[in-house]
This record gives sequence, structure tokens and C-alpha cells, in this order.
Amino acid sequence: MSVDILMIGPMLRSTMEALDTAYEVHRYWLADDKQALLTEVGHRIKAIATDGHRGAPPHVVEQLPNLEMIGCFGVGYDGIDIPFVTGRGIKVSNTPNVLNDAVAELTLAMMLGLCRRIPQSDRYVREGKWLTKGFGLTNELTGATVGILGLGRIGKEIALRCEVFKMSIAYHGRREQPDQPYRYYSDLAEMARDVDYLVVIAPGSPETRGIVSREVLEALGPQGALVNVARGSLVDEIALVELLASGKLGGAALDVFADEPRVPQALLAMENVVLSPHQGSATHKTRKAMGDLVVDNIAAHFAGKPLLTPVN
Ligand code: NAP
Ligand code: 8YV
Repeated sequence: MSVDILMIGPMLRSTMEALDTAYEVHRYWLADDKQALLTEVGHRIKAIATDGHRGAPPHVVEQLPNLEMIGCFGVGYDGIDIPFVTGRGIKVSNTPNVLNDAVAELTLAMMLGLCRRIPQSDRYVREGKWLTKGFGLTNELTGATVGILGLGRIGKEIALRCEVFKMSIAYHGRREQPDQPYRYYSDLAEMARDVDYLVVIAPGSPETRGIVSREVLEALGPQGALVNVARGSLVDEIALVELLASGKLGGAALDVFADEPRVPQALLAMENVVLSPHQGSATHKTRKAMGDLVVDNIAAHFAGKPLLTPVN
């Protein structure tokens, strides 16, 4: 007797192939009439396969009376109403740890790109401008101070890489971590005032929405730079754009945005900004590992075993 699962959006090919082999997969995003699909098969659906952005829309979950678990491709699950699905007794899995290194790598790459102006220097050579004049001097990471908002699984990998780059490291979170050798700030704005780079790598949640406020960005100041590799929801994006444009904030390296894939037009023209299309975990190796975790968590559930990486 095959098990029916609902796939909310397209996933990694290897993940979809593995799920198609093991289950009856219903592709929600391909349905011409999504409501008709839910009406026809909703009662048969035992699991959802989704990602951190598409999540599990409540109006969909409400029509799946026999839903048992949700497998989320990604460590961030802000697209899933955890209290709601937990109240329904629905288990949720995500994909932590396998992506730590990839996200940390991109964070340092974006910091280097920003301080050494790598996108601009590349374009400078391609446009033949070096033939007439040198590119000019830039800043460097060595000796600079980084403040990490969210010294968690990924944040700790970012900190280790910043150490290798001979940076001073501080962090902010809800609680101090005594086993960590870095300076703890209980106040985010105070940390922003004291650092050159503010790296955002805390989860998207109601509590973190807008945590990087105009006040925090102003504290970071004209010599400071924001590096957001978490979620766009954590940053006051209107204030970010205004302060970058006015020179009251020195620069930004952004992998995530408030309304992806749409990016504020003003950012596209700015020279003191590095932009990335939410690529933190987007490597062949890491995405395969994430996809395998989704498959293995769903398989564990239907084998009556504990989830490998449970959220609730
Ligand atoms: P994690 O291990 O849970 O770490 C989260 C950190 O954030 C913890 O240190 C926590 O410290 C801190 N934090 C949580 N709530 C906070 C709050 N209200 N105020 C201040 N600090 C808070 O998570 P992770 O595995 O590192 O992943 C972090 C996030 O990165 C994910 O949720 C996701 O949104 C994002 N991400 C982005 C990409 C990308 O492609 N750009 C890829 C992967 C992940 P305390 O408990 O001490 O507060
Ligand atoms: C993915 C991420 O882009 O893991 C996360 O939270 O943001 C990235 O790894 C996303 O979750 C999957 O689309």
C-alpha cells in the first residue's frame, strides 16, 4: 500500500527521484486547480515535502486530515507555523548542520567581496579600464572586528573563519555562551556600535522580525557594514536602503531579502553593496546532503523510527 505525500514546490532532482520511488507524490505547484487536487487527494496525504520558503501553508494543512509529518528542505522553517502543526500532532524535520560550512564560506566570500571590492575590480578589468589607470586601494578583513548576531551552528563556523582572517569577534544572542571565547554583547545596538561588520545569522521568527532596526544600522554607522545571510525579515530593509544611500551606513553584503526574489531597485545601483540570490547553501554537495536528509527523515517516520533532525 503506497503512501501519499504532497510536494509543495520543485525540489532537487535527486530528492524528487528518491521520493517518487518510495511514495505516491502529488506535485502541488503543478496542479492547474490546487483546490481540486486537495479535495481529491487531501485525505490520503500522510506527509508534506517542502522547503523553508514555501513552507506548509495553513490553508493546505487544514485540508490534510491525516497529515503526520512535514519534511523541510532547509534549516530555517519560518515558512511553517510550528505551533499550529504541533497542535495537530504533526512532526516537522529540517536540515541543520549539513549546510553550516557552505553558508559560512559564502559569508566570508561576501565580506571579502565587499571590503576588497572584488565585483567592481573584476568589472574594471573586463571593461579595459586598467589599461589607463589602476583600480585604487580598498579595505581588508585583517584586524577588523565582526559582531555575529546568532552564534549558533552556522554562526560558530563563521566565527572560526573570521579568526583565521585575523579578525576580532563578538556576538549577540538571547544568552551568553560561556564556552565561547568571544565577547558577548547583551545589547545588539551596543555591539553594532563597536564592530566593523555586523553578520546576521539568527533564525527568521516573530521575535527576530526587524531586530536589525534603524537604530542598530545607525549604530553600525558610516564605517560599518551589514552582512545578512539569515532572512530578510530580520532587517528593516527600508532603513537599510535609506542609510546606505545617504552614506550613514558604509556598506552591505546581502544574500537574503524581504521579498525574494525581488530586490529593492535602489540596491542594484549601489557600489557599496554586494548582492547574492540566496545562495548560502546552494552547492552541489550541500544541497544533495540536505535533500538526503529530507528523504531519510520521511523514511524514518514511516518506518516508525524517530526523526533524524526533528524540529518539534
Ligand atoms: P541555530 O543553530 O539555531 O542558531 C541560531 C542562533 O540565533 C543561536 O545562536 C541563537 O542564540 C540566536 N537567536 C535565536 N533567536 C534569537 C533572538 N530572538 N535574538 C537574538 N539571537 C537569537 O541556527 P543555524 O543552523 O545557525 O541557522 C540560522 C539561520 O540561518 C536559519 O534559521 C536560516 O534562517 C538561516 N540560513 C540561511 C541560509 C542561506 O542560504 N542564506 C542557509 C541556512 C540557514 P540564543 O538562543 O542564545 O539567542
Ligand atoms: C535554502 C536556507 O535556501 O536552510 C535554509 O534555511 O535558507 C537555505 O538553505 C532554503 O531553505 C531552501 O530553499
